[in-house]
Amino acid sequence: MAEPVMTVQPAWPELWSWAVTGLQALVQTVYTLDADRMRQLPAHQLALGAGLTLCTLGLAYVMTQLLLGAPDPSRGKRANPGQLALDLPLVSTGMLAKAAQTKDSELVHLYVTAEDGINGPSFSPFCQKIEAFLRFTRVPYKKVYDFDFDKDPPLGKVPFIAYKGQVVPDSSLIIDYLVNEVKLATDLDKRLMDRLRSQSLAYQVLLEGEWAALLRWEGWVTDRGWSKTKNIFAAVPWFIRGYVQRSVRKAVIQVCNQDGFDRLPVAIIHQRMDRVAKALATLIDRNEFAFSLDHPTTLDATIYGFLLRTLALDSCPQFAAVIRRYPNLIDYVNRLSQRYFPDYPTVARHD
Ligand SMILES: N[C@@H](CCC(=O)N[C@@H](CS)C(=O)NCC(=O)O)C(=O)O
Repeated sequence: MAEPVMTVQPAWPELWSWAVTGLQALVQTVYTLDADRMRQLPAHQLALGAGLTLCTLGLAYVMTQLLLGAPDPSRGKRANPGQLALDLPLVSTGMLAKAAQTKDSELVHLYVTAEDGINGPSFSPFCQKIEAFLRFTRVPYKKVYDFDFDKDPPLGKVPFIAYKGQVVPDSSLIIDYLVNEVKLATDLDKRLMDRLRSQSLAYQVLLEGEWAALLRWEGWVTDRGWSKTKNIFAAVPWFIRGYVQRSVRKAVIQVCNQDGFDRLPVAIIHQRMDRVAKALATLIDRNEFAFSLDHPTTLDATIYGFLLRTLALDSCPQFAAVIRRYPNLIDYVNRLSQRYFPDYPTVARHD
């Protein structure tokens, strides 16, 4: 009579211990580049170890994607900004879905980054600029903070807007779109002669180039600035927050270095702060707005956005102290805040 075949059913703890032993052998082989330990193990233990390794790697990958968001290969390459509003397929799918939700809404949805909470000034002077423009022109809008920074901004930056299913990035393009394309906002600059238009452009470039670079340097490179700036990552889960903070800071410092800040004496950088603040103070003088009109212009939206960002948030204390040497700039911000942003706390004070 044939012997009954004995089948051994391994218990779960045993399977688990084989898998762990196999995984250890694989790790050891990779680490020491010596396959001795691997050769000593039976094939089934190695197979289980390989399976466990794959599962672990797969799980780590899924977790990373969930926590950090999948990298978007088209980021920054979606461009031809002039067509974005008309050519929606250029915009990412996630954004399309959100824009579609706003299709029937008369409200401009303004996508911005927040500092602390919904009603405070934005961490981004460009976001603050566009919000000021919307208030100056009394265009109804709704701020949106809940979006995926890695996927949704068509040009990888804030601000951007969605209006009736169309998505438009870049503060200046947004203004152009609202004034000339959909004619939702009045043209604040229509009474400006050519000479003043050129001046307006020159000051905007000064703010969006030089001023923005100085803010970036103080907020991200200096230790004092960074001790405050890093708080913008408060919503990132704690176990990866340190990593995200370090890698974003490193990338921003690289941008500053490309601008040559790492080779400049700090005293010269502070002088540059004074130089731009003085140029603005000279322009504003004792006027209510940048130009002698009875209403603000686009340049006022930019000046207000940058001044408020610098003064109201505490990540650039040196730059804020420099501005406070010019009381007319402080009066200007307070005046515009009282008139257009009564819901903001009074932020600007004289020394
Ligand atoms: N030219 C753009 C500039 C916007 C911009 O630089 N936004 C910054 C925030 S202040 C940003 O989103 N940076 C993120 C990045 O560059 O990855 C505009 O006027 O809107």
